[in-house]
Amino acid sequence: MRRPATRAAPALVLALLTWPPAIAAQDGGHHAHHHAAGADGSVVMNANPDTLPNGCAAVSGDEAVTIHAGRDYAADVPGALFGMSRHEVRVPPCTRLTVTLVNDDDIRHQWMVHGLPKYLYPAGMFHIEAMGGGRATGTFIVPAEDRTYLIHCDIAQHMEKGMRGQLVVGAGSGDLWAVPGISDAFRRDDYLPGGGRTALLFTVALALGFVAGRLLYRRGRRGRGQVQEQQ
Ligand SMILES: [Cu+2]
Repeated sequence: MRRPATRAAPALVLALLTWPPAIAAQDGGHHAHHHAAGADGSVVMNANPDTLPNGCAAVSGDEAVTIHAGRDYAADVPGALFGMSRHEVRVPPCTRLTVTLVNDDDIRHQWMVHGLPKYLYPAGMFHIEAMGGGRATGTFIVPAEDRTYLIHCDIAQHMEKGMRGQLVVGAGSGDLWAVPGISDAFRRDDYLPGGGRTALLFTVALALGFVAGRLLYRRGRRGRGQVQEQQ
């Protein structure tokens, strides 16, 4: 005998269980190795000063920004340990953007953009890394579409501790969460992978899944009982 309600329960539980890690994995990604290393150990990966992205008839303009990174820029942000002098960069589509990352700390920092077109930027990434006390400059051409890209420092816990920003091309595609000075923190207290609020969401999802599964199972049993009575 088919009991659709009972069969649906495990699928529902599975969907609820896989949901919180899916949120946690939002910023995951792999990094390619097209890079140029400077004498002091600084690195620029996927620099692109001349190849036009699809939809760009020409470079629309040249812009240069200097971004300082370090503890000094976290002072005004609750819970942050690191920061950037600018957490948002806005440029028109097809801009050739030159970024100079100045590292005011004594440890490494990065300025990394994610989600760029992979036909042009391996792993969808453009990345500058400056050693402590150092600086590095890199150039790339932003795509033609209105879109908001994640900027972060990929060194362990630096993004969670405040090194998170956004590159808004054209009108953008909406603010990202937890950009200091721009948008609200979504999981500020997430100190460990799978810890903090993610663990709480996971526990709640597990409990809801268990309750839903039991309810559906009991409904299934009751339904089967009624069918048997009718036969
Ligand atoms: Cu950093």
